[in-house]
Amino acid sequence: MTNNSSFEFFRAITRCPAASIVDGLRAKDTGAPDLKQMLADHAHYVATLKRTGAEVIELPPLEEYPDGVFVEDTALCLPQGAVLMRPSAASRLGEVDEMAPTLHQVYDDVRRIEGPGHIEGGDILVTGREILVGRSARTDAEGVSELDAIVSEWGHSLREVFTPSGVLHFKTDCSLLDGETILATKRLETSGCFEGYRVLNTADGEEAAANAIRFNQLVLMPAGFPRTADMLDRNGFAVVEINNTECAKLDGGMSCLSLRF
Ligand code: CIR
Repeated sequence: MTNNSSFEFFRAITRCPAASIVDGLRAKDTGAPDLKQMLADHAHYVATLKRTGAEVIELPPLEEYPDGVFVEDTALCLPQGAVLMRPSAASRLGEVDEMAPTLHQVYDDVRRIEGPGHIEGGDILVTGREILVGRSARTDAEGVSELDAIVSEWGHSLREVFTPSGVLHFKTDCSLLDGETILATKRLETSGCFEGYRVLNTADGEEAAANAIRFNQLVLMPAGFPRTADMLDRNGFAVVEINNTECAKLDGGMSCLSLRF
């Protein structure tokens, strides 16, 4: 039994990139992101979400939080309520309080991960049947178990899985395409965490295409991965390619840029 609330959405929340984006966190320095290009890419991303008929709540830039554009890490939005996360990255912890008032405006039930554990939204994949949470350098066992207690109360089943080492977040390597179809890198699929799902693999050498989002009738994916884009097209998905060169310098991608509900 699956439901479609994992890819059919009425709303999204985004945040405009700030000039301080040049100081954003990155695993490997490949140069500073170009703000002008990132603003153009972000505008294309927001316009694409809106094209599906959804309302997009666009929040203003936060100069004091260089990674603030990556709103996904601050919360988990479910039909029953929202859960404010507790990022591991010290420079990102304050982003949660910046998101809280907006979530209180749109949800009656807003919970919060109080700690001592940590969990970031990029490690959470909500499918049509369960919530998969990847332990990673950013998400620990305590964080997962605190989230489990909240979502179980709302009737969800949560399964803990593991993000491959060296990969920032679980969803860096996978995305939901429909209630039971997942786009994943081969390295993540071979870990066995998607047993029972239909899995489509990114093309070899195109692993960075794995962070896509299914948003209503569209699949937003980073531009520059033609074999993966063709494969999705052949499988009947309506793909929109969005330039991601600047976010990629900060290990960010399609999912990181919005909260969807
Ligand atoms: C970070 O390291 O936290 C940011 N530079 C990138 C966050 C990407 N977020 C995501 O995958 N959900």
